[in-house]
Amino acid sequence: MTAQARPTVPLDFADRTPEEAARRAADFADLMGRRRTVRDFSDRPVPRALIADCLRAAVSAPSGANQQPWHFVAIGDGATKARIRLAAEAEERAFYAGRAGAAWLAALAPLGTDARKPFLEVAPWVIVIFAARHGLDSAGNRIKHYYVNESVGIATGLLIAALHNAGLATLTHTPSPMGFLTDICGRPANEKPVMLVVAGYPAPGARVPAIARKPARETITWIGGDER
Ligand code: IYR
Repeated sequence: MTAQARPTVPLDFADRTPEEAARRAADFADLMGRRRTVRDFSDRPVPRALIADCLRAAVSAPSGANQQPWHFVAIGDGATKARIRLAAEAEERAFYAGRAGAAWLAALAPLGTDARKPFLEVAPWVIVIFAARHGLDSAGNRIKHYYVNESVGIATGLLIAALHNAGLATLTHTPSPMGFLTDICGRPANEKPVMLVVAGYPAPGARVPAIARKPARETITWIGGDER
């Protein structure tokens, strides 16, 4: 049996000069290094087209077997955001009242978080990210998906980078449990809600916790490779 030839297309690749590569790498690291998780949002509107382009970046992510096992629900509707806030705060009150346990609450203390989630209503956009644990063919049979968590994590990271690059403030939020999002967003049972990304502008004078990133030597190890 002869192997079927896979269709290919030419690679669209920009070969940068070393100077340009160095500048772009440093600029991007500086840009991302200035991102902070924001919890105090303004209601200043953000055009849908801006969010659409950021989502376009997100869904460009690589994924296991190119199955793209994600779905993004971008919510700019006030009534829907209010429903999400109500349901999230109900879960979070139970979480902070004891379900989290003492150790988890101690780990969170430096962030100053609590059960109040006004940003879910105030910020112009709440993006709910779903992971398709498996696919479905046209006959309703399950299609196995590979590396779902990894793929959705990469897409979420690209979304956060894209929103920050567009000059927006971002917050990842994980109400626990978050099954209520399936119903509110009208998503099918094979998709699991995994995270909310809140996007908008910071409230005037917004402040963030005085916490720092770990030094690179703690999180990055080099094995070989020329320093040149
Ligand atoms: N889901 C809660 C608690 C929370 C948990 C972690 I881990 C955080 O880094 C931040 C918050 C909440 O959103 O408040």
